[in-house]
Amino acid sequence: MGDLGAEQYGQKLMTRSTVTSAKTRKSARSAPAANATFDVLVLATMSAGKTSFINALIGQELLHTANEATTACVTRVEHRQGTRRFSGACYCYNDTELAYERSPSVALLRDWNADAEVKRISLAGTFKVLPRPAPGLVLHDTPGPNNSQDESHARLTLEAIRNVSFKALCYVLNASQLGTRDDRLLLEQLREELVTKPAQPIYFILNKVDLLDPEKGESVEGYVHMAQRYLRDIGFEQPIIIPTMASAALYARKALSADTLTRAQRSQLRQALDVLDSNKRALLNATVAPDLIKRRVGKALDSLERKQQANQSDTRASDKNKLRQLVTISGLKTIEVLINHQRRLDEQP
Ligand SMILES: Nc1nc2c(ncn2[C@@H]2O[C@H](COP(=O)(O)OP(=O)(O)OP(=O)(O)O)[C@@H](O)[C@H]2O)c(=O)[nH]1
Ligand SMILES: [Mg+2]
Repeated sequence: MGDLGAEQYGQKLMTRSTVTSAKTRKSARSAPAANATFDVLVLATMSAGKTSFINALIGQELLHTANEATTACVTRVEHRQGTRRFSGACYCYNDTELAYERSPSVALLRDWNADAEVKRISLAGTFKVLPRPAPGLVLHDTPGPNNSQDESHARLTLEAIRNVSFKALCYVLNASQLGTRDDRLLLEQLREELVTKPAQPIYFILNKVDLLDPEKGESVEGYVHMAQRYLRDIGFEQPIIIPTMASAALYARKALSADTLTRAQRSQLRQALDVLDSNKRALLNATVAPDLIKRRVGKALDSLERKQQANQSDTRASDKNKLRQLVTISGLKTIEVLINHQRRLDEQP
């Protein structure tokens, strides 16, 4: 991975932002009034699955993901009801608009992200998930700050923590690399930054649990306990931890909307569906979240199972039902329930 030295990395994160706050940005097409949106900031070290997780919440492969340092600028994606395509703009370092597109292709978004002049991207469109989220849900993707090839990543992520008025934070832990030095440094930095911010919920997404091998003793439950101890040790008391398979959820959602999957994606989806058959409630049972939330997700799964029983003879309906069950147990549904719950709490006078 080519990690930075701990000291150097720490210094990078400590560098104070020189960028104007989100509220005072110049661009005409920036966010609507803060009270109209519910902003969720997504953070993690490189390749933990931030962008895959965001794509799964959006329901399509809008943002580029890869097994290498990928996201290079902060990307804001807002759910707006009733638009057929995502529209958006990219902005340079003095925050003026570089380009605007009514319907940017995935390839163009990839180019914007790779362009060294681009500091941030802002997109809006209808999330392709059912039921649709309430309008105004905004997801913020960030670069993995531990990229030794590009020093701007750590700065941009720190600026996002400081400047985005988020109402909830999703921190993605990589279950296949739990507790790396870089991850600990980012979490410690986050804990310090949060001291001066209003208290907002943090959801720890323990991602890539599909890579664990239970036959080698790598149970989801065991990893959730490890994550719990790790987070408490850093100072996050009573963490909410959601074991997640973000990419499987994304591929299931793609299949549900008849989007084309690559061969590798189809294969990963098949494997995830096998897991679904063998131990359907393992992820949900291992989830550390308020009972109310777990009960809601459990009920959604019960309801799908009942429909499955009733529609056994209809193969197409049964296949779709399985994909929905996969999304429900993948952790994605749990996050959506958590976010909706928090939004309702925030709306109360
Ligand atoms: N097996 C498995 N792979 C995943 C999962 N989520 C993401 N991945 C893969 O992990 C790799 C990195 O995913 P990204 O979503 O690009 O990760 P990221 O955190 O956005 O990475 P950066 O933007 O580079 O910091 C990709 O190859 C994804 O397909 C998961 O739940 N399971
Ligand atoms: Mg990314």
